[in-house]
Amino acid sequence: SSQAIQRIAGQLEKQWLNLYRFWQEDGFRNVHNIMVHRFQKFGPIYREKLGNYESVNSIDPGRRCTVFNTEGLYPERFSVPSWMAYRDFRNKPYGVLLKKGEAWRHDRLTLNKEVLSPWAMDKFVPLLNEVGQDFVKRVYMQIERSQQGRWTADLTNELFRFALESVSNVLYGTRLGLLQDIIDPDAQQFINAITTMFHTTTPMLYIPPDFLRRISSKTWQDHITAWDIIFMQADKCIQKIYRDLRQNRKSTKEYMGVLGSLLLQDKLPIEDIKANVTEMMTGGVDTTSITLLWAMYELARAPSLQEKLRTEIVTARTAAKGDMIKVLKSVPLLRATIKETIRLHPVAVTVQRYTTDEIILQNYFIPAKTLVQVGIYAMGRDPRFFTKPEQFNPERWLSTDCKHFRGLGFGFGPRQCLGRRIAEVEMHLFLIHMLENFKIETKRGVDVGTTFELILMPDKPIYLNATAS
Ligand code: HEM
Ligand code: 2DC
Repeated sequence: SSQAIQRIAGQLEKQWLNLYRFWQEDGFRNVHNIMVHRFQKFGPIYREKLGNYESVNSIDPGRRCTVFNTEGLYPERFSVPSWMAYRDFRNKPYGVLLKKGEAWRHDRLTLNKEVLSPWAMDKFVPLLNEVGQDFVKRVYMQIERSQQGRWTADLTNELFRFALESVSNVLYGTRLGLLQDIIDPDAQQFINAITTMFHTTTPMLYIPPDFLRRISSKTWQDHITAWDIIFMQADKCIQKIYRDLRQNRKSTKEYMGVLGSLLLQDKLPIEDIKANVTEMMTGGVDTTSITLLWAMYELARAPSLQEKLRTEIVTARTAAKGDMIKVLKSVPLLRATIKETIRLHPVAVTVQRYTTDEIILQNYFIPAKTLVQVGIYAMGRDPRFFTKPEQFNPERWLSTDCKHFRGLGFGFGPRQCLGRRIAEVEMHLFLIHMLENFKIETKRGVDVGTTFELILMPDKPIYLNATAS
């Protein structure tokens, strides 16, 4: 047994030494590139233990032998430890993001009808369309103010505001007014809290949050404060709708947004509705905004593609006589542009699942209950899967060599992104309005890299230029 002790001590030493080396190579903010290197060095599958984080990593686009094909009724992904720790610490209920088993499935099926079904999509097209139009108005105003016929800016915070305005309009059926010059300071505080929450999550992927809490580390404290702000602001929005509904201040005939609809149906307890609406409001800010920022960055470097898209949009709009639901169905190149953006710039560095049974992956035996991560960032940049992966070429998604390939940017199957349809409609409408009105340019020769802030982000500010087209 002294041998056994030695072996365990050896393993422990290795997992923490690994973490130390990782930290030295600035790994915390570079997870995506380190993964690319590991796949180059070890091939398409390797095992790793970093601090408390143990996983099998693979690039695995095949349709047959994937970790996803053995998904049961309750697929489970890696549960971000600090997100669970916060809720346990403050005694708050989980939403679908962190629930498991039947509890997850029950919430998820109810929510799917409200946010993922075709019925729901038709409901929120007009809500997202008006926010897109208002963003265009804001850009025109900024151009006018500049007195140079163009607006040059880092649009990050503008897009955060746009995204929060969009998701709030879908959830609450009311506008927060974030596309005006002066905005509610609480809303800006909410936006900043999400950034802090993501930033402080990263180290706690590897180091147990409970340990950081006991040593009162700043990371833990900033994390708690950030979530407190997030929950408080979301609660304010939810309470307002709840009160309006109870006092019958709104006619229950018209569509009132996701929250109103959930409250009226009475299928989920109020506490679960709150948990889920808070998750959606939080999940709907940095994801779509950063993706749109990347999309405009790529489009700025591809003027002829912009021209093509403009033609596609104008043709679609004329044929649909302005019916936006129809327009969205007839802009394949625009949809491919978002797919291509997410290939090169995914929000999630991996999509993960716990195996339920033992499986064989790329000739390796994987036991049950193993965390398997599919490296979607690495896959998107691998020439074995995409010809000339460094080229931004949306047309690849319309040609036959991509037809067999599925995009994994929103995850997979019944546990995929709950906000996928909201995100897609929001981003498609945004680009339709922007491209119809403006030419987007950027300084030539500025290459922007990627940094890991739990979600992947640009590693430097991106300055874009908008002029009336
Ligand atoms: C889950 C990506 C926008 C809310 C996920 C997952 C990914 C993802 C990869 C994990 C899926 C899986 O494990 O298979 C994205 C991307 C977005 C986006 C790329 C936009 C570009 C949104 C928005 C919302 C949202 C707008 C809120 C309305 C959620 C929630 C989950 C989730 C609640 C957990 C679902 C569950 O576990 O059942 N997202 N997301 N996301 N996302 Fe998104
Ligand atoms: C981060 O190693 C890296 O959509 C980890 O809207 C594995 C991992 C697990 C879950 C992923 C996370 C990564 C990135 C951010 C994701 C999250 C699932 C949902 C979340 C992809 C890849 C996100 C951004 C949600 C967040 C909603 C929440 C904050 C209320």
